[in-house]
Amino acid sequence: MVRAVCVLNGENVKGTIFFSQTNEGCPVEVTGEVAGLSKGLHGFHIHEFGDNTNGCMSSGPHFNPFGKTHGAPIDEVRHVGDLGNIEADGSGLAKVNINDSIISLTGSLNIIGRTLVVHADQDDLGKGGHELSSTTGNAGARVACGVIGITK
Ligand SMILES: [Cu+2]
Ligand SMILES: [Zn+2]
Repeated sequence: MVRAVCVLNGENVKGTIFFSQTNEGCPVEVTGEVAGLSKGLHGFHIHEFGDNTNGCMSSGPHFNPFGKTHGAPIDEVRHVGDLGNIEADGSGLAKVNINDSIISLTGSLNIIGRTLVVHADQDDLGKGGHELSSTTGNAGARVACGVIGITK
């Protein structure tokens, strides 16, 4: 079992997200909570770099080693880092429980050392018809982020 953790830090948005994977090739379980969000859907992605020197902006674009266009987690054409949306309730809390078969905690698609980002707006999953739909899902500002690290 490989485990990783990410502490999300933003001005108003905070959270802790845990990742676990039994073996390479197995799905990665992503669980945890994010607080301080506006009610509704918020884009949730792995960005390429584990660099927060200029805040969440230095984490670069979505992790996309295959050079594909942005999509939904269930799409064949997606960025490796596309985890879709998380949904906050009326108190601003999002409970995260995602199983993803593309990201990994080992091998070439390893996300450890990269940045998890939560966005201000909904990820349109590439289908919103906006010029940013095919790259970012037009998910708006980066309201919290954190580097994914190894844990026990
Ligand atoms: Cu993002
Ligand atoms: Zn993407």
